[in-house]
Amino acid sequence: MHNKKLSAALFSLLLGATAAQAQNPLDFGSDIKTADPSGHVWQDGKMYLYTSHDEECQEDFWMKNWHVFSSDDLVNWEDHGAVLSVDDLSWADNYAWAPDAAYKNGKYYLVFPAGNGHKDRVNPEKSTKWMGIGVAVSDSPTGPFKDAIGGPLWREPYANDPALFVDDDGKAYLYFHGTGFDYYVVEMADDMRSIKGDFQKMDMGGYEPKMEGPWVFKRGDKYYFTMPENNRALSYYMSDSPVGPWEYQGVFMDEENQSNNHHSIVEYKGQWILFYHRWLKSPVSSCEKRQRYSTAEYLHFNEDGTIRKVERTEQGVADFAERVKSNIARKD
Ligand code: FUB
Repeated sequence: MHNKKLSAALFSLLLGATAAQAQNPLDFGSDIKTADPSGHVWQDGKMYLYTSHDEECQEDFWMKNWHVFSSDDLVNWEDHGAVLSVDDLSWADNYAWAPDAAYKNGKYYLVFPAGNGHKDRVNPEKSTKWMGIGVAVSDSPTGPFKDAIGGPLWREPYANDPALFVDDDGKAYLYFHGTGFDYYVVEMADDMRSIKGDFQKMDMGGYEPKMEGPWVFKRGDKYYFTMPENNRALSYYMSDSPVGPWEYQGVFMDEENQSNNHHSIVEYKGQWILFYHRWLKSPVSSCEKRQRYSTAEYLHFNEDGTIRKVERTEQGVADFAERVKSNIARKD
């Protein structure tokens, strides 16, 4: 524990900041490269962050495992390690991309994209890359997770970036990015091991840009469908139902450096938090290029429920504990 804390402190110093000054990227106690952070608060009152994991200086999103981190103040994080790897799957050997998680029926579920083959960027017709969505289950939020099906939920359409939303009535909905199937939703069966019924195309009010990484949450009686529009800027829709019809509301975080973004939004101890990733230069890496790190900001709402524009900051949620303690009135 002492060593872990020491390495976290050293890493903060290398980043040129103390926890009091800056909390972005999130301090996981090492220079681990994480992306696609999916935040959830479970029964024990802690925040859990399920992430994908970039290999050092990765080139083409060949990714092998998923990590879980937990915290109760969003500043001090515990890395629970790789909770599932493509080595544990019989049906995929690569592309451990953006995961999500849910709690239902007393179990924790990790939904994850994985696949095989190669993408040929020069001769796309020679590409063999395929991706599908799997489900893994555990008795603990920190795993280890076990493949619950032994295969993907479906093979066609090609799909990745799953997001699970469990509504107040216990129904679980799966949103995803799928070739020819963006803006579709499907209900999960009660045992969370298969889908129930057909994919349903949602009414997005006529605006359907290219997207990946959808996220759905509920605030009051409004549902929010958020996503990286064109894989870059975070934008959102609102609805009275988890399956639409949706009304487009605009961008709440601009794109940065023409790079992909992927996010989640969750309320914790009275504050709304946006987790996302940034492409930053590592102070200790062997390569010069930007790599992905998980980051966080506060998210604020207007009176009418619309989301205020969010800027990327170095401070992030460094003052989270003080905010909660002094019960700073939210501006939403
Ligand atoms: O991390 C791999 C892929 O990059 C994710 O699945 C996408 O959303 C993008 O973040």
